Amino acid sequence: MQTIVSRGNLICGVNSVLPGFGNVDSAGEFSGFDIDFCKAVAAAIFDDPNAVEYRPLTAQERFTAVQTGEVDVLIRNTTFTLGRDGDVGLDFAPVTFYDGQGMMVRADSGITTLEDMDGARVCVQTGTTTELNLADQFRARNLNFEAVVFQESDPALAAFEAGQCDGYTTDKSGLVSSFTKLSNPGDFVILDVTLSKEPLGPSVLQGDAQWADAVEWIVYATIQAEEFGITSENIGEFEASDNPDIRRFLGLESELGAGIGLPNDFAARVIRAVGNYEEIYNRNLGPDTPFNLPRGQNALYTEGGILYSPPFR
Ligand SMILES: N[C@@H](CCC(=O)N[C@@H](CS)C(=O)NCC(=O)O)C(=O)O
Repeated sequence: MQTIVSRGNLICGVNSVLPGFGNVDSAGEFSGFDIDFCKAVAAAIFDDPNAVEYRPLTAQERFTAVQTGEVDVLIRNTTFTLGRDGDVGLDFAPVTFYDGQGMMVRADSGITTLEDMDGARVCVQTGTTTELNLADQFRARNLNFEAVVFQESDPALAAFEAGQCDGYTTDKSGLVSSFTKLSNPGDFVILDVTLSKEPLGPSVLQGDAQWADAVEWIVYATIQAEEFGITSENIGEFEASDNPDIRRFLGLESELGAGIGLPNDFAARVIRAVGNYEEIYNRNLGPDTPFNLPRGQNALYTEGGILYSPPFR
């Protein structure tokens, strides 16, 4: 935290080729669901969502960048797994997006299940959880396949589009995002099958518990704000509230922030800058975007999903 504060900005490891999650446009502007969580962290620390330096990282580069301290936090559609928590040496903040691996095929291929893919060629990106899940799922079903492996996802998708593979597999969020890159998206479908659990969330280098706590509670602040119904638009009304839970959450009483090295009003800063979880979700993935992704598991626990914040007290 001291390093970040004295540097004057947050270095956030991100994706730059995944529209909806982490993307950079021709003007160099970064946007997406993950990018908004980088902004949330910067807002909590600096009260400025733009105090971020984005470091685009491929799937392969991302963990080294955390291990060497090149980035302060990695927010790049990264799955929380035991191996990454353990061997790789990361600490994960709460899941921001519950996902699962999917499979895209040509609409006219006649493939509707994985069983229809015996002997198929599948385009897949290396350095991801995707490769192992593909092998596990085909092995469990006694199916043969040939993995056609790529270092980056755009070439994998392009090879699939060009007919070099029968299927393209990655996180379903990644598949949905890749529809924006296909010349004829209508020619392709995502199978109604989920190959794995892919809980995606921010991570930091293991060994700095307070920094990990800070990132963790910044994510929870977005979820808790949605639970309270506090948005970037109505936060002013809540600041006049007598409700002690709300007053603590917004840092109007008690000293909760200090315990995790953050300003006491960090949650209020986050909400003013990027909004609550629902606002972040809808801005990047909701009905007014090309993705129109239903909330599904990413709804609050009170609305049929599994998002839940521990109490701010
Ligand atoms: N969630 C998986 C997959 C993450 C991943 O890197 N996905 C690909 C496809 S959606 C990606 O972002 N590729 C972008 C690139 O080429 O760097 C993981 O953590 O391993």
